[in-house]
Amino acid sequence: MIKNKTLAAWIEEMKNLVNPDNVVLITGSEEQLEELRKEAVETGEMIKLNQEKLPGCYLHRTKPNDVARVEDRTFICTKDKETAGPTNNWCDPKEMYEKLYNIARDSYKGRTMYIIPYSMGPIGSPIAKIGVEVTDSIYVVLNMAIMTRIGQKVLDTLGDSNDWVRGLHAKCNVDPENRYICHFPEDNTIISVNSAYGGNVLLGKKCFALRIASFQGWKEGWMAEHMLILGLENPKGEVKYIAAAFPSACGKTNLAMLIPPEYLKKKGYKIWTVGDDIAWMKIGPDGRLYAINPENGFFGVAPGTNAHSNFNALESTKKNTIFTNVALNLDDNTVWWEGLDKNPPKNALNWRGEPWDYTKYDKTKKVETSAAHPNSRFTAPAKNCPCLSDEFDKGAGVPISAIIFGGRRAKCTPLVYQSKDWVNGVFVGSTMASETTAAAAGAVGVVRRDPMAMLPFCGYNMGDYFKHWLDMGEKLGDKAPKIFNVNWFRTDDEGNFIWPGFGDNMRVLNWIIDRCEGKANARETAIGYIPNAEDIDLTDLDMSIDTLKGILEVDKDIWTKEADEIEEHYKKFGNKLPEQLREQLNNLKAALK
Ligand code: GTP
Ligand code: SPV
Ligand code: MN
Repeated sequence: MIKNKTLAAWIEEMKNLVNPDNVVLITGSEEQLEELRKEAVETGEMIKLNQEKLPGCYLHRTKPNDVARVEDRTFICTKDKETAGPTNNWCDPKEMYEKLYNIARDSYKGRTMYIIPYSMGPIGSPIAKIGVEVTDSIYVVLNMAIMTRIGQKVLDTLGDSNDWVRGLHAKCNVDPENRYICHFPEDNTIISVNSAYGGNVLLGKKCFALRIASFQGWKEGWMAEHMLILGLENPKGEVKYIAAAFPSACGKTNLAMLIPPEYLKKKGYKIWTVGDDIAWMKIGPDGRLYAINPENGFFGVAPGTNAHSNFNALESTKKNTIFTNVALNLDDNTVWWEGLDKNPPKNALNWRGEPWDYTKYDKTKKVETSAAHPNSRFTAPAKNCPCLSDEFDKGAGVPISAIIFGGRRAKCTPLVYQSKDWVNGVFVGSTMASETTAAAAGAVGVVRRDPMAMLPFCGYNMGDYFKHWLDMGEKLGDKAPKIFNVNWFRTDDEGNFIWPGFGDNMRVLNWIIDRCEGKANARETAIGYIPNAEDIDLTDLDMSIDTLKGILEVDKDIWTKEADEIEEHYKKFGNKLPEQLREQLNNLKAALK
């Protein structure tokens, strides 16, 4: 029952617009969800997998034209264009509402409207917020039931408050020409039409928890970031928390769940996962920065996930998981993706549902010849994760000691460095760049500036966003987390990754935590503090100290070019670029001379 007046009125308005045959309120009960799974299996929307090997697991295939976020069709609709800023597509709200209403009008005819009340963050947490998504897709309902906290208890918590985010999703004909993912941050509203893929339609995720929430955080004095959150436990049992922002498909899920190398495990080091994609952070009563993970599950990249690279993620997918666009192994009705193991199934359907011939796999034509789509995903409940932090469900959040930025840079950026202070750290984040991946439609492997990994997700003017970061630093003062930058992706002349990555990234995390506690050495360079090769522990690792030195180097010529590119990048922001960041760039240039 919907008693909330603003919600009841909006539902009426949406019903009149999309004209559904039926309306179903999602209560969150297991019986209701099970009915929906059955229905989705009957219509072919989902395939029930081998229930002995993968209990509660299903496979779903999206249309081949609908496999990733579409940044060129994603809009921030604010009254003034300047509020959206130079990095977002903008449209006048009135015009966009009209366009979207025309697309969505009557599009639920013959379909059911599902109303999903959901909470981003543990229900009732002072950092959590509520949203309501209406959708005509069972797949969306079942994914939201994993990714967020849903149902009647959310409505009970909302009471008669008007502080909730409206979300309309209409699949329509999944027509890419009429696909729009639109945000109206001034009205707390999201409308998504003509898509049925993850980040475009699970409106609690990127649309609310980043684009709308970043705007709310700007207005209300907190932060919504594209960051994992992990706890690093040392042998004394002390846990320090780290938040890290990497662009899509650059290793957040992997880092959040990493398993330390054997020698560190033996000493008693552990990693606890709080979140793998999004962090909401507020200043706590003691003046430190506290983070919660607003999500309740992992929407992770499947390819490359295996028992060695990410054991905990793989474990998380063994029950009650929805797989999207992976391959179906017909021999035992299980799933497969590139990098799961070295035995590609002989009798399988690829992500399009066509017979797949593993002998024809061509690394240069991944989308065409691979079994699983490069951006295929698993939607797994967080509580499946063997290393889930005890703090995960606690609303107060965890105090953050270090913030890490990072991305894919084949050359240029060293394995790790520490910024000189908060302002310099904001400079590092604001100038971050990474080679593009399959997580968004478009060319793969092109270097692009992606400030704080938020380029596709910042719901307002990025110049104001940088200013907000600087303001937060001022409020935090000496309680501010230390800011670092990492790059796991330096390559040699043959294009092979030099750093082993994955679990071995723990060696870098240890240096980072030691720096926060004033226990580790570093040398000052033009870009910040870099560890001496001896400061990174290489125990049991087949890597020479010279190789490590190579990826810790700051090449003056490359960085001089980088500084020029940063200057170009900064021009976009015009007079919205905070003066302090311009000074930072001048300092860098002077230091490189
Ligand atoms: P989104 O869910 O899109 O935000 O991605 P993410 O940042 O969580 O990335 P994820 O952890 O899923 O990793 C993406 C890809 O990067 C996978 O193919 C991983 O195998 C690979 N990867 C992750 N960590 C490392 C690493 O330390 N080194 C190398 N070489 N590859 C890595
Ligand atoms: C990302 O692309 O950063 C993701 C996947 O986490 S999506 O939900 O599609 O945005
Ligand atoms: Mn992400």
